[in-house]
Amino acid sequence: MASPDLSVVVPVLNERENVERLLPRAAAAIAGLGLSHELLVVDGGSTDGTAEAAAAAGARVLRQELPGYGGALREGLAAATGTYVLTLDADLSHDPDFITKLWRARSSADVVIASRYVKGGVAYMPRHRLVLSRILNAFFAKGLSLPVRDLSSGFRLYRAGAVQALALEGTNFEVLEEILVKAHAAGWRIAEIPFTYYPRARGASHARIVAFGMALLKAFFRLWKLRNSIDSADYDERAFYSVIPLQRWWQRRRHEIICAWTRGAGKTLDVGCGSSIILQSINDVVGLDVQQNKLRYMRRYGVPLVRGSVFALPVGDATFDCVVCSQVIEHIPYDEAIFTELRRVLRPGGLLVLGTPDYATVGWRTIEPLYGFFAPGGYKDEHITHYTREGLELLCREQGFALEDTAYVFRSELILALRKTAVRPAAESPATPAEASRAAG
Ligand SMILES: Nc1nc2c(ncn2[C@@H]2O[C@H](COP(=O)(O)OP(=O)(O)OP(=O)(O)O)[C@@H](O)[C@H]2O)c(=O)[nH]1
Ligand SMILES: [Mg+2]
Repeated sequence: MASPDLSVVVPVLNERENVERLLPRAAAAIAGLGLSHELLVVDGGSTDGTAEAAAAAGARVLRQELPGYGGALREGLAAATGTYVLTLDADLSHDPDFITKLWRARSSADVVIASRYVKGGVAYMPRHRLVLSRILNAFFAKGLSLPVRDLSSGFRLYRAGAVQALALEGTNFEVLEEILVKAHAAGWRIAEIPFTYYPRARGASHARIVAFGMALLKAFFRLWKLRNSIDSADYDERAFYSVIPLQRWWQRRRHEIICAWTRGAGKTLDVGCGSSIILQSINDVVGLDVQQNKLRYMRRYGVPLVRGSVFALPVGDATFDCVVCSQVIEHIPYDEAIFTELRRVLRPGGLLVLGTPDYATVGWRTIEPLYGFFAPGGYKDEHITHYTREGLELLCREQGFALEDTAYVFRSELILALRKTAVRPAAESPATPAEASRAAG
């Protein structure tokens, strides 16, 4: 059977009356959009006939095995077979007619949130609940640097492939925040559209403020770690705006040098672009990286992107006037192929901008241990090949590049401007493995 356009996932616990009203209205709204759909109701062991009512309304009913709202939501998401997955509460706080608006917004992002807190959104809730919700949302958004206002809205439309690939753990309502942090870390786009929320009409609430607060706090620390680790797709971009002055200056100084050198250099390939602002600042550029989440994240800048490895660039010979390779070679084992590949894709006379820490400098040897200490999730442990200026310059000459300019970021990170010479110096190439590893330090 072909997969439906839309799967609707509804976690329920003793919501019989609500389910009887909700499901037909949801089905009608979706039919109005001309979509094929499935209704998935995840029941937490209701004792009021909710499951029977849901089945009678045409839903597939799953009996949840994992605990709590989080468990129910995760099981529902996993069981969904649609191209898109929509989640909503059963208690009619989430008006099913709004599905139309979420669906219309589907191409704006990979996760679309029905948001109470963006401009135009409204929340009719008891005052104490509203205050608490706003505080928690502001705290999470700020503390986890997520550009989202309503992180706790359970009314969302997901691209199925985006949400189903996330490894989720939350069992309470904190799973909602967890999904957003992990989706953002994986580079998926999140958008909010204004929505008007009403309190539940019937039935009893399942929100247990204290238990929920505790779960949320624990989740915050877990997610904070992920958010600040290099596994987050926007790590490099955030570093450019870091509140830590040294980190911010460092990023900006590197950016300034590389962008000045590449200005007007022609068609450029940024090898290992990551989520660095450098990619967005170069005007005629193609970004290349091995990490899918970083490329996904960078889609927002409208730059052509390609996934690939520097060991075998998926690019024709002599295709680019300029190649940037910054913060890459220290992360990978030394291999002559790196340099032959960078040279191959450059036209004769083309410019290579190559940046890496200089391990012979006092600056870097002091800063790296400090960086490792203050940023335990950062890049320190990933620096596996240690170059020095002398070694790298020799290596580049051997590989057929002529040195044109040298710059340092804080006297520690070396950036070289190199020209591809017409012929590789035959006598010295290829470098023997022993010479190469000596040069690579
Ligand atoms: N399967 C399952 N569903 C749950 C569980 N807890 C809550 N739900 C459902 O999840 C949705 C949201 O729960 P609500 O009780 O409305 O939570 P809330 O919106 O924060 O609070 P109120 O609207 O004030 O009750 C509803 O459809 C509930 O029936 C659970 O443990 N298992
Ligand atoms: Mg509710």
